[in-house]
Amino acid sequence: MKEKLLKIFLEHEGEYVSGEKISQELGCSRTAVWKHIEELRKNGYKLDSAPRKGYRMVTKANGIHSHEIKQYLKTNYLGQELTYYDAIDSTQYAAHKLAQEGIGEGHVVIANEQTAGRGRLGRVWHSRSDTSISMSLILRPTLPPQKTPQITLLAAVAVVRAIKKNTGLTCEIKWPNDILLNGKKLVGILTEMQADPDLVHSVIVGIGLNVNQQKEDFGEDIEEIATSLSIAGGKTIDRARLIADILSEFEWLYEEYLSKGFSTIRPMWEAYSISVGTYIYARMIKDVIYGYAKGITDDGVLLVEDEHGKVHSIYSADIEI
Ligand code: BT5
Repeated sequence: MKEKLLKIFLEHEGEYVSGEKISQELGCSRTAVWKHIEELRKNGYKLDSAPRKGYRMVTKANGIHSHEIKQYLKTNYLGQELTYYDAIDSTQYAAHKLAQEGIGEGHVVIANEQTAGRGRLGRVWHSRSDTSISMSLILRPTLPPQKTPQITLLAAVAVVRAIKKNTGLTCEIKWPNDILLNGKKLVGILTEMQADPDLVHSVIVGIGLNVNQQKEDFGEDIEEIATSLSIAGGKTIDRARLIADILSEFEWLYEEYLSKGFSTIRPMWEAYSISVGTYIYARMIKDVIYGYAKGITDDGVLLVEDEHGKVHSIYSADIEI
């Protein structure tokens, strides 16, 4: 019901909609309409009411509940089933659990706040309430495990395209899992899987995105390296709309990938990448390699040529440019 009501206001942005019209469209009484309006107000929406005119939405709540995302969602399956948390330790843990229990492909876990968000190698991911996006997508591709890094690259392309569509801002991808804006980290992607040695059961794609934070909202440890869409664009972004756009972009790219392979994703990834065609440091757990990043393989492996002409295949590292 909430989802339908929000859709009505979305279709009549800035205009009054009469109680009569709303009750007809929702198929409920005028008293029920009033109750739903009161509920939206409690959820942070500002709604005007005027005699003989009806109701008008003044400000959206910028929430990311299922009904708020679904008013924009145009996917066939990705995100059509959503589990939402006001606060959770990590959406990755919840998604792993659901995947183990056998939940279907396309289910998305989303949280308004994570209290123990995770990066790679046990690092921390900060996800502040009300201003960021933290979500984990559950996929069930028929793939050998070594191909899953390609899904990280696909996810980065989907997020960059959705941000461009939504805000006009052009981001850059830093192999393997960072999206930068004006040289600072905007998005982190964490791809994990449940697999046998030769077959993937599920892939969990975790996406953390800084949306409406201001500089002072980032803790001391990341305020110099992190940025948000709002800092870069000077506007407050509707998180629900952005989530829906990311899921749409992801779904069509994923379909292309499953039917045609990585070769369709690769040129898009390369177009946004700042980590190929340049000299880089690749910092691994035990080793650092400096050299020319020649490109990525079809498996998503980074090829770096050192000063002796030896080409190294890098599977996971932190890149410095
Ligand atoms: C990542 O790891 O960048 C992957 C982050 C994935 C987060 C998502 S949110 C939804 C899902 N649930 C989770 O629990 N995780 C996923 P890594 O490349 O290891 O980078 C981690 C580093 O990024 C940290 O050590 C900080 O330096 C920095 N960092 C932490 N929080 C940040 C933020 N909000 N913005 C920018 N940088 C951040």
